[in-house]
Amino acid sequence: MSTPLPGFESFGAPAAEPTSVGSGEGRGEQAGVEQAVSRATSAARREIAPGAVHVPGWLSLAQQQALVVACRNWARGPVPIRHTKLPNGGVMSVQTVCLGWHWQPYAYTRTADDVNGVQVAELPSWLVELGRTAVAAAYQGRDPATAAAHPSPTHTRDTCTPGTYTPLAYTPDTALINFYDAQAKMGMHQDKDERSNAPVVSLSIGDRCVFRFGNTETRTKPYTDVELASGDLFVFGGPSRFAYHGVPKVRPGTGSPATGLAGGRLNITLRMTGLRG
Ligand SMILES: O=C(O)CCC(=O)C(=O)O
Repeated sequence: MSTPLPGFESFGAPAAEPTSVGSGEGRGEQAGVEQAVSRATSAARREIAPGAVHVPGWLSLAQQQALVVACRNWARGPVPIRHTKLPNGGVMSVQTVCLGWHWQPYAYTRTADDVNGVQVAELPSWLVELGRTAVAAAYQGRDPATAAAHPSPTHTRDTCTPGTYTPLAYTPDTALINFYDAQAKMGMHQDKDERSNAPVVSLSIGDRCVFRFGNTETRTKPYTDVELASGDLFVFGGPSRFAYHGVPKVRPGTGSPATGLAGGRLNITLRMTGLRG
C-alpha cells in the first residue's frame, strides 16, 4: 500500500468502516429516506438554477463521520488517492480517489491505469442508496424542472428523451472522492465524461468552500457562488446537468473536527456513467 500524500494525514485517524450511512440513525431504509427527505424540506432548500438544488445541512453529523471514515479507507487503496495528472502536463491540486469506475481525464475505466493499474474499489450499495435518497430530497419527488429522463443506465444523454424523472431510477455507479487542502481549488468544468444525463449528487464535509455554479455554454458569467458547508448536499440534473462548475476557494479552518476531518474539505460526487462492463 502506498504512502498517503502530504495533506492526507489531516484527513484524520483511521477507524472501522461503516456498514451503512444511508439509513441515518439505523431505523431502516425507508425511515432513512423519509428522514432525509423531510430534513431537506425543513432545511433552507434552494434552487440555484433549474434542476440545481442546494440543501444545506442535509447530512447528519453521524453520517458525515461515517463518510469520513469510509473515505479515509478508500484513500488508502486498492487505488491510493492521488493528484490527477492532466493531458497538458498539469497536475490537479485536488486529490482524488474513485469507486466503481476510475476517472482520469477524460474517460472512465475499471482499472486505474494512470495510478497503479489496479481495479478500483466497488461502490457500496449503501452509498448508492444515499445517492438515491439525496436525489429524492433535492427534488422532493418532482421532475427536476422538466429534466430529460434517464430511464435506465443504458440511455445516454444523446438518446434520452424528455419525460418523467423518477429518483428511484437513480443508480449511481461511480463516486469521485476529492480532498481539498487549504490551497486546493478546481477550475470551471463540465462533468461530461458520463454517457448518462442522470443528476450528479455532491456531498461536502469539512471546511467550507465557494462552489461556483455556472451555465451550460461558457466557463464565465453568468454564475452563482454558493457557500458549501459541512453536511451540505448539492444536486445538479435536468437543464443544469452539464453546467460549468468549480471550486475557486476553500475556507481553511471553518470545518468542525467533530466530523473526524481535522482539516481540509472532502467532496463526494455520485454519478451514473451510463457505461457497461
Ligand atoms: O468539490 C466540489 O464541490 C466539486 C467537485 C467537482 O466539481 C467534480 O468532482 O467534478
